[in-house]
Amino acid sequence: MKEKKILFLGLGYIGLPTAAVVASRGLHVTGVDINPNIVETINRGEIHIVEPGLREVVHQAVCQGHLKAVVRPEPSDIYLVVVPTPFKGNHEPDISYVEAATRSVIELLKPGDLFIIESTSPVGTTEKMAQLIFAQRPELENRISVAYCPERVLPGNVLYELVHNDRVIGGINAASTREAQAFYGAFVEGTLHATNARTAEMCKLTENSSRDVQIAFANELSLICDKAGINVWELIELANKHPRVRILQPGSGVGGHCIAVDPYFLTADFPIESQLIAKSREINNYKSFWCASQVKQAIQRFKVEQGRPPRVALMGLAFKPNIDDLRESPAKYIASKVMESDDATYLIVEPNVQEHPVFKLTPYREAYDQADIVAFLVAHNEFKALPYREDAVILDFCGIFKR
Ligand code: SAJ
Repeated sequence: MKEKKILFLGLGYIGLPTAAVVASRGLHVTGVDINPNIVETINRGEIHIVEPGLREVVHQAVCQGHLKAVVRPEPSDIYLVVVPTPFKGNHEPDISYVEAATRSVIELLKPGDLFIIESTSPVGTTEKMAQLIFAQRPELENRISVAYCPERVLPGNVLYELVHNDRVIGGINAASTREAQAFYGAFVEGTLHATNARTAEMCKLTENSSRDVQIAFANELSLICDKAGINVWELIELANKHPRVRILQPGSGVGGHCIAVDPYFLTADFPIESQLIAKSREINNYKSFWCASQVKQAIQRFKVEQGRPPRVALMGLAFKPNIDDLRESPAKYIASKVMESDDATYLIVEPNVQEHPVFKLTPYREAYDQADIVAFLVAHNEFKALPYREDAVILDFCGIFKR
């Protein structure tokens, strides 16, 4: 493995940390990104994303000459596709980046090479990409390995999970699976589970859909409890005392670029069969809409009762607690929705971000102390240390006070 040249196609939230970890094992790694600014940043030993510990690993790998970034693919022995797979307007998966990345290396492939897709992909994508390769390079059929191995790391804990999580590895044939296992064995300490490409693709979609469905259950409970006058946090804590019940936490909706996206890869391809998965997506999206309308109603009530517009603190913009990532964030959606009305003064808070091009940010303590209405949108640790304010309207959507 030490002599092999490894090429990562995509240097984003997964591609860069994986490339850096592989390079830190002394392997020769090159990363490709179409954005020249990203390439330049990495080659300086710096990073363009926030992830604990990543800067140090990248810096060391670049300084030791094991990791470099380029804008165009170069001939290698192992190719990894780690690009985004978003969805289109109608929630259909968009695999155009995977396809473009695949096409970009077809000319470079040679017998004995290993081609791996890590990007979350609809079932059948790996076989489709293999067909694309063999249509253009028929002489490579059965002479290169093609496999799918989904990433499973949790943002915020990526460097640990990259090494310690188990991996599911599915080749288009048994030899491909074995080759891919040998590659991951060079840096993964978790177990490497062998399967076929379709099952590995489905496994990734299953993991994230499962979490989405479970969160939808918690969110549905929160709506029922709101009507029934029951504290949902206490309820879940008590129900979870049962040895076989493990309910997740309700919140302001489900965000990020994985759990709120991947289930659509199943509902698009299996619309009749995926009733529960589709409904869970609806419930989790509705929860954000519901939170926004709760804040709007509180504003109207305050105006009627106090005869003046309230100051409203919107606490948190990130897509989940204790990170600075605002992509696909329900909290950001709720803040934008609420702020459509000029019936209030808004104090926007996000302790993990210095400044934002759209939202003017206020320090969290200042906003909390000054507000008439406080809506907790993300359960950041800082918020949990705040004293409860009896003199304000508190809309605790994510269990800050659990009361
Ligand atoms: N959330 C809740 N209640 C909960 C747990 C989460 O409302 O009890 C919300 C979060 O606030 C957030 C969203 O769900 O808005 C997703 O957060 P998350 O922490 O569940 O997951 P992600 O998106 O950060 O990472 C997931 C992980 N998948 C699973 O746990 C099955 C991670 O392991 C995957 O690698 C990642 O998706 C991915 O890249 O697919």
